[in-house]
Amino acid sequence: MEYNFKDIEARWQQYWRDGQVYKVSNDPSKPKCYVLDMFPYPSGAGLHVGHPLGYIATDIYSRYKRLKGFNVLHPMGFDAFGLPAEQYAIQTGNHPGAFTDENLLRYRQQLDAIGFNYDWDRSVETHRPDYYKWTQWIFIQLFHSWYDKKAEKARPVAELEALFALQGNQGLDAATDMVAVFTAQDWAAMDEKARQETLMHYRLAYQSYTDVNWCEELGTVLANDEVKDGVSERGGYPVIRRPMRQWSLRITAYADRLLKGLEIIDWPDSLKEQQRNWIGRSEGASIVFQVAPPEAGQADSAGQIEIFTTRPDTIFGATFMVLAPEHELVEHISSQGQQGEVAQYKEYVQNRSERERQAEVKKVTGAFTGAYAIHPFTQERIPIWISEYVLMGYGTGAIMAVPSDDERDQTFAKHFGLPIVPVVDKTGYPADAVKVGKLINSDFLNGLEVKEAISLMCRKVEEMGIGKAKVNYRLRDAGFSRQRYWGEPFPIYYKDDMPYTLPEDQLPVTLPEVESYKPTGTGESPLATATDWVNLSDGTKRETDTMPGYAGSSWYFLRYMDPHNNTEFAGKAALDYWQDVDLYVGGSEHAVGHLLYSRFWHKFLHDLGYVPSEEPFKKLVNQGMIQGVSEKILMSTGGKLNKTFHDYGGILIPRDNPNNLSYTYYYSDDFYTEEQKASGGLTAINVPIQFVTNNVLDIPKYLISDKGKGLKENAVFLAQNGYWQNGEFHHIDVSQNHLHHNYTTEEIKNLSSDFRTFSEVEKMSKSKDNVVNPDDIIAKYGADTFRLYEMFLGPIELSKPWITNGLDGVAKFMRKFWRLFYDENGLKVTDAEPSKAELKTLHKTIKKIEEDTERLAFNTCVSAFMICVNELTELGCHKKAILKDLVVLMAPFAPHVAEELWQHALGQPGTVNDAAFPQFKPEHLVESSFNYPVSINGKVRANIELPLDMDAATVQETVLSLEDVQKWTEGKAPKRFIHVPGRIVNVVV
Ligand code: ANZ
Repeated sequence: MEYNFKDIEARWQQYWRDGQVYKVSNDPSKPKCYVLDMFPYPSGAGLHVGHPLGYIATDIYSRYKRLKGFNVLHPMGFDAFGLPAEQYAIQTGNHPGAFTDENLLRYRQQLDAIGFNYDWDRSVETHRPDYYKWTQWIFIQLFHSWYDKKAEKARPVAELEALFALQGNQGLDAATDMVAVFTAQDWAAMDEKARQETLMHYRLAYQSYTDVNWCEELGTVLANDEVKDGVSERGGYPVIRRPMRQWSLRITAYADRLLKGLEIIDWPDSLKEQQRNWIGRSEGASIVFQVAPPEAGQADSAGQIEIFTTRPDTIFGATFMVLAPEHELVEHISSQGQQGEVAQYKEYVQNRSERERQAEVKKVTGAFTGAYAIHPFTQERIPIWISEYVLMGYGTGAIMAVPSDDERDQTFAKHFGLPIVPVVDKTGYPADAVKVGKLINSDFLNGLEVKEAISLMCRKVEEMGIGKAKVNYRLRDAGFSRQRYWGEPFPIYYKDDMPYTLPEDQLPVTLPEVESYKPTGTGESPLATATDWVNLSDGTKRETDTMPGYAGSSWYFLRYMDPHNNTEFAGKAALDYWQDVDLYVGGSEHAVGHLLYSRFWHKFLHDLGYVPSEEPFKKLVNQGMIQGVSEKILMSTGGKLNKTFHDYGGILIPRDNPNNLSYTYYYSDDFYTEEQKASGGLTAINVPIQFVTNNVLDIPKYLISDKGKGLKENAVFLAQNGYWQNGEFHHIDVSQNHLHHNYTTEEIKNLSSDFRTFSEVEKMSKSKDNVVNPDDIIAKYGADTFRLYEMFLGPIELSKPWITNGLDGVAKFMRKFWRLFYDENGLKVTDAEPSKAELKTLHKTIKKIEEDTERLAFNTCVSAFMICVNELTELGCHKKAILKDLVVLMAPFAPHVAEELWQHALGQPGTVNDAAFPQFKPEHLVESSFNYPVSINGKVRANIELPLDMDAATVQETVLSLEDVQKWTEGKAPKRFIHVPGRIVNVVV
């Protein structure tokens, strides 16, 4: 009987579905294990072979844990709101929901074909009202919460109002952007609107004016990744930064806890480091500088500038100040003579993104305001400049510039001819060490070490009342508004232009139907056009923005615990049982987005007493990427690109449509499949060529898709001006017209000229036309082989190229495994007692699979299976006692074939999923006896198998009593008897 994966896989998938084999209940009698994948966005392109890498890994792990007696939650769902569906809706006018649902279904079919153990009954789909109802509910809780820094937790805004009534905001240690201080009397005197405005500075979900990327031509706000070099990615229209009233989440309140939490979780160090850098905790000081009066000698100061510095010790080297161009003081302090220049400079900066402003290394830009500040220690007047390298959103948006010790300040000073005074002597210290050296030119700090000087200066400015030690974070509050259609509506209405939350019994606020999904042109979202929906009966108006992509994904892992609950986002019993995710696997691209937001939401819900754990994801693993192999051609067109396209040597390049090229290439003999060989002759195959770039006019790059066939090694490429064969390039003479000519191998060899092809390993993506579809692989090899092969490619953390040819080896292994059970005459399994050697092979494998699965080293598991099957084949083992355990070991990896063999070949009752993981017994690995060669006077004369733990005297007695030995000793005691346990026995007579 042959291994027929098609039949086997279809049959058992049906069996699992029918029997609800993967149904998970919250069963407190068993220990829990929660294994999670980052849920996919169901794009129109479907899955490629790169996507399931992590899913297969978690599937194996979760199946293994089930065999080990855990109650395992391994759910799957869809992150279904987002831009691509919205773009599709804009382009076609169709509802993004229907499109999303279609894609979702396709994903589900693709996932099911791989044989995952998901309980689809627990699926979470973020665009469904019964899910986003709770996303809205969490938003409402954020709106009604503030962060008490002293208690280090979120508290209800109602309590804050009580505090305000009692003491104003004095002495309050809250996360806030409010600087003004008010008293209880002030609070009492405020009207409703003023109070609401005040509270807004404390809420964890708040509104403020923040800069957005505004594109006038497109009439819409763009996300950061839709903007490149100051223009829109689509259309290339100018984009400016424009303040807009927007929702934000006060994630900065949690900065410290987000940092501390990293210490208790098992995540890759590199990922933790990224989060630490993103949070960017800096210790330093804030110091106030007075602005000098416009005319020297005039008494009044013209305001003050608060700066943040990590190096207060260097203050004597501060020879000028720099404000962010947007700093509110700039207007007030700029001198008449400089106002024009300042305005011009501000305009230049306005359409530069923060990233560009920081990245700029070569170009130094700035403008002098004409104003001066008074140095608080030397009383000297130092000039105040503005420059893009100082960012408004960091620290206080103002710096004291110390060109001797800060690189950017130094570049700036040199460019504009500003003075540089050295204040730290680093002689004798390593050149790359930071915060070291001895202070010079610094009055009372002279001679101190940098670290001492920093703390002395912090105390000094505090004494003087001009500053204090301060911790600053790079982390920013997270923008939470999008002016788009396909997202969660806010549960908010406006009264008197102030936002209020809708009562919870009005949730979910569902998306209204609209005429068009296009941007309105005013900056408002398409929801604003649904006037019946927007205007409420009492004259108030709804919020028309929608939530961003990360809203739904910030808490979905909690919903899986109790997905059908319609009175709570998840019930207490379920939350208490499942606690947190034991293993989370996903791509590293979410390092500081999703993984930071969800930690924040989780901590917030923990503060409110809903979730028991402080951190959501105990252990996290980033899977590497499976890359595609793209074949590319570089060719010279003699500067004629976009003017004339010719067809040389097999490339068809239409004159009018360079984006739709087609290319004919030829396989060499050794690349033929058996069928092709049987049909004979050369086969020409058309594959699409994609126009990649024409940045350099003369060298366009064309992409040839080879669908992972490993073309380069075996194929003959024929393209403009040359061809590539077996790794070598051959030129083609293009002086003749080769239009539409199919070459023979002989002809190809006689051609020559100057183009190059190369292959590149890069991200697998539809746009690169190097995508391999798992459906095709499964149709040809089966899901079990596909699963094993993906794991066999290498450690899951590593990126590696996909090579379809490699599947053959795994397919061969599967057939060999099958033949332990069946041959052409049918079942071969026997009830015979296993031999020592067979037990040794089995237990070696149990040990290896258990250890390697625990550390997620699935590639070495696959090779262990290969070794095991080879050894059992050599031993001719078909014994049930061995094979039964082997099938259970294989079940997480190749669940279909394991189920088939478990139930049919081995006749076990019920699913293999309910089996117990085999118990490793170390005694089977210990050799208990040894077959000694017995030498007499240096020559081997006999052999004897003896227990390894036999004592020396008995060994001697037994050996000497051997007939073969007696012959030589003639019954006399030997001269010498040498016994090396486990090695040799030597008798000298
Ligand atoms: C004087 C000084 C001397 C500084 C020196 C550094 C070195 P981190 O570590 O990233 O927190 N800075 C402060 N606010 C800024 C802003 N809004 N935009 C750009 N730069 C800003 O860096 C803090 C340092 O970055 C601060 O310390 C300040 O320069 C600068 F030898 O002050 B320093």
